[in-house]
Amino acid sequence: MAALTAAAVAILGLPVTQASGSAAAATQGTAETPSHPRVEQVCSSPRKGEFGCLAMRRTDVKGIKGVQPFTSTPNGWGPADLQNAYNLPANGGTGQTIAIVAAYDGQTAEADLAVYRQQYGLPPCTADNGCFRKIDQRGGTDYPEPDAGWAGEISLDLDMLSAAAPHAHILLVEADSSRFVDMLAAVDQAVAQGAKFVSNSYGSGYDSSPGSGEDPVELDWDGHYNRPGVAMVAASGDSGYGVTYPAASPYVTAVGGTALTRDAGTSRGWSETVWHSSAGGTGSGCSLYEPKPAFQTDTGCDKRTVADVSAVADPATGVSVYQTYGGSGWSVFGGTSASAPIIAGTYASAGTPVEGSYPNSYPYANPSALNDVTQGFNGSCTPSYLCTAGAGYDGPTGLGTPNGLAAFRSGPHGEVVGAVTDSSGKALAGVTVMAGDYRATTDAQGHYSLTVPPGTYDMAAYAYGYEVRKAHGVVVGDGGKVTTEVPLVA
Ligand SMILES: [Ca+2]
Repeated sequence: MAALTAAAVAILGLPVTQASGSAAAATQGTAETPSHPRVEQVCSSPRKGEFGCLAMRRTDVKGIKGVQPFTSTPNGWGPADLQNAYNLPANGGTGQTIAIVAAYDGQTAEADLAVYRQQYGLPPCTADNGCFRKIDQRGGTDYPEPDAGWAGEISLDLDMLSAAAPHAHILLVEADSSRFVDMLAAVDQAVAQGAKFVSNSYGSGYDSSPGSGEDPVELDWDGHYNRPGVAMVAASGDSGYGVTYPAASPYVTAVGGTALTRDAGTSRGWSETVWHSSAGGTGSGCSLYEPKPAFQTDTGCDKRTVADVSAVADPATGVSVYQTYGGSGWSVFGGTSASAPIIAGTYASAGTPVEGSYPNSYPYANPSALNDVTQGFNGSCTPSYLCTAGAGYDGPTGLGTPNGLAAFRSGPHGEVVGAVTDSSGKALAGVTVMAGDYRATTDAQGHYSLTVPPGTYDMAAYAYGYEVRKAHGVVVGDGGKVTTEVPLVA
């Protein structure tokens, strides 16, 4: 039954604005294509000191409630469409938990998610079955006030994570408000809860003037997003060319937006261009303050360049979302709030990030595993690649959109594990163990675990009151696990 549903969606789940006159649109018999889709911002524009959500909703698509029969599949791309476009597995995310950071309470979030997942034949994700959890920014259940706008953001996030990683668990962290201080506390809480994937579909207000969305104090906020071993994902903005925060942080995967259409003339079956329309456009550009991460090698910006990767965000080729509080049921959404959770889900389907690594560096190590977007622009700028797509890296779409999971995994690696004991065999906690430049600390049982690229390492263990212990030429292969026990002598 699920397979049948998925197949049906693949055929029928066509956004209502699929380019008119294309062969694909003509044969797929969905709703009429308006030449100028009407779009609204889902949240109010952020005031000073606040983040705004980056969701947009079509107002020319009539809302309808409840699970729809086969013959009236909701408009907008559904899970099977997105999995097909981005070559994602239909069963991704098993064993992973993805956190969403949003403001205010999504009162009907769980119930709305249930409708979305039932509609598309995805496994149920409920509080009862342990898949879905909603917490406040302190980790408790003292939820904030509801907000009609952010409720739409939350539904968009939940639905896109479900599409990109159908088997992942979801942790919704609700900040008391969209003020910076509350949102940063919610980010901290998401990480404290153990999430290895955090989706941040919000940003500061900005325009195309350099620094408009930034503040030098953001360098202090970066610590909240600087989480080695966690895929921290942020939307690049909906106001066209220009830089928003936290996408500007060098510690996040900044996700740009595209227009995604079926294209029978390509081997992929889809084509993508930069999202830029009268409704808005994806953000991109050169940060005024943030240092350039080592893995970024574009030459027209000495500081951090936005974006890193991208996915669909154009409301005109938007995604299907179900929202009842503040919404009228099925709707078509866009904004980089759609693309960011698609990428967060893609990371989750790709597997647990390597401990100590920065997952935003992974795509740069394997750019050929992405769909390079080469057409479109989101403004005017110098040098032009910061706002204009072309072959290879460009600002609006970064390295490209997912083509399978390979670009969202770390490169080859192996493990070195073992235990540190004293001469009587007693476990030693808090001992620093190094393999080359990689470092770990032993736990209460004296165990350590290091994940390193394949190679030959000199190892050393340091503990106060003991002699330094060294081992030379420890060979670690790709996928290998080397056990090295370390007895220390006082
Ligand atoms: Ca490109």
